[in-house]
Amino acid sequence: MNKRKILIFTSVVFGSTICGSILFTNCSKSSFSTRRDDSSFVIASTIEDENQNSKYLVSCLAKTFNKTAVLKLAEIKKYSEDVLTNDSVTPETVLVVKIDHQCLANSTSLSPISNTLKNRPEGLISDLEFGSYKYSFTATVPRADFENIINNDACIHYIDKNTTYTISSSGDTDDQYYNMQTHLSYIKHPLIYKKVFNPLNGINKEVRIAIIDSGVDISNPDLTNNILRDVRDQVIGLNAISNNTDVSDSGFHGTHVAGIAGASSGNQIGVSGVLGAMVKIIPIRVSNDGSSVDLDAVINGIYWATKQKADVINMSLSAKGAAGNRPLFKEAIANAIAGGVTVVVAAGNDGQTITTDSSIVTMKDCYGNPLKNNLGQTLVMDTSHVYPMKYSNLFNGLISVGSVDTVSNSISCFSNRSSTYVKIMAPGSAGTLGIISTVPTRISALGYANKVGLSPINGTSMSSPVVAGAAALTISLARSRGYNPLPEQIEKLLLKGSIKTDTLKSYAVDGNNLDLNSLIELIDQDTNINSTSSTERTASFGNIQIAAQPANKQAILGETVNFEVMTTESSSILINYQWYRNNKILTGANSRILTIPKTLASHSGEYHVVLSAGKTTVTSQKATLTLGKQYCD
Ligand SMILES: [Ca+2]
Repeated sequence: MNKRKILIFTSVVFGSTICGSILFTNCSKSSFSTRRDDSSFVIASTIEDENQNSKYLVSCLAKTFNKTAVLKLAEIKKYSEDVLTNDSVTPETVLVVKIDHQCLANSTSLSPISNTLKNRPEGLISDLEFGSYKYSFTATVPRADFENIINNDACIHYIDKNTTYTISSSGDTDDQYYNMQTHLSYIKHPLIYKKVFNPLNGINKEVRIAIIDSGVDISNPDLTNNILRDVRDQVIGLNAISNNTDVSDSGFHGTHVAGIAGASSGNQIGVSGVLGAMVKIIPIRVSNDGSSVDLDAVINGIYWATKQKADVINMSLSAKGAAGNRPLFKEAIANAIAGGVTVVVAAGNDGQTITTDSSIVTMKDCYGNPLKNNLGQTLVMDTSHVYPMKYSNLFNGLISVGSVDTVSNSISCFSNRSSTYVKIMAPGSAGTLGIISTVPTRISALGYANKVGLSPINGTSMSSPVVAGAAALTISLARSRGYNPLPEQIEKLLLKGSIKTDTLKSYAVDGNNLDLNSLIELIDQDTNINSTSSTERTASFGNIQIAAQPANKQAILGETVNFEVMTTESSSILINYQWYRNNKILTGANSRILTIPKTLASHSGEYHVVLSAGKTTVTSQKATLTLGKQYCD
């Protein structure tokens, strides 16, 4: 059913240039391509995997913001090479099979894999177009037989290898413990609280944060009102392991993370989340032991969060080693971002500098002592492999977060670091105190804790939801002012709006250190608001004017052509662009500059762009593309 599309995509991915394809190179970090389908344009990007011989198609910009996951993994093979051991798949290998639910339901003659999965228990995950499920063969299957099975089974979309990720962590509100929340004072939460929650130009749009974690105690008094529920007051959440709605916390981690991002503000009890009002938490449980997470659960969790229209996904989890780099993980993230979801992930707690090239180092604790396993062997790791944090350079809209200590004002000793892969720092430790947040009442009777036993609750797991909360706040504020921000715009605002801390420059890109006051100032500036005074505001949010119209172009067929528009506010992050040709929308052509690298006769015509910012929409003049002699070979 999807075969034709996949084949077309594959030809793009592997570079057999076909007359008819256009490249928009200005779209993002990687090269993006559009391709003319029978009726519409589909935009995609190729993302090369540095470790495996595979490439991925990832949506560039789901500008329509309709939350539809649009693209599929475009692999020449339907499986990841490392599922094989000595050219066979052994019974010991736990596979993760991504399968088309409808195909499975409608087919009768299926492979042993699909036949087994057809008898799986039904549940919430069955509502997704694709589900990912664990499967192991009962006997060793040679590669040729394995390929034969999956190539003749149209319901199998892809077979990956299971991997286990780890989630364990090392003001103005009247919330009872607000003054103990040093992570909030560090990011200047008390300073912005009234600015953000004022009726004139503050927040009035609700946003959703999915917490993919060990579960969430939805009865915690400081969380219960901020949990997403349906009209019958049933919690909208997923247990991705049991495939049901039991989202209860298998440890304490997920409840703690949820509270940091979105515990109720100003309700006189407990703590405040970074965004404690106008926020709904979608609890997604992916662990049964409070610590380890299998690939199938996290993938289904990401798709499910996307389907529930999450605005932000927080994943305070990571895995070390090349095996943590999974095609299906990347595909799920790509679809989430394409569906308008900003993804925030922890940098990991290995205390290492994350490298581009392979580097094997001895693991050490915060005191510099080598770490050993229970056999007394010294532990080592390859610092070039920590996931999903390292995907921060694959995707605009995925933000990896390192930990800064609120007491020392420098990097937390346990935090992974990198001036390339860590995009921003946020508090994840507070000296010896630990970060206080919500926990299940079986951990602490009141439902709050900064320690478990004598161990402070610290970690990049805590830093990540600080940024997830800030991302949600940014989305809410922008939407309240009439904007419709994309994940890559949210990432840009968070990074540009952070303080550049010199002592963090070797640990995170530009020394980016989350600061809500600086962030809100940037959002105010970008949306033409002066929020220092609660009475002052512009007549209409957004105030764009075109300073330079797109110019007519003449070119020879096959040449590259750029159309460009300039505004008086061209540095503004929140301006949205939509290009048209002959009044037909060019889906995915959403940058200030439209690039057509290989012009075809069909590309001639009139181009214009519609710019929108807040409640202002401006249409450019039309520019004509005239094309000369064709030399297409
Ligand atoms: Ca509270």
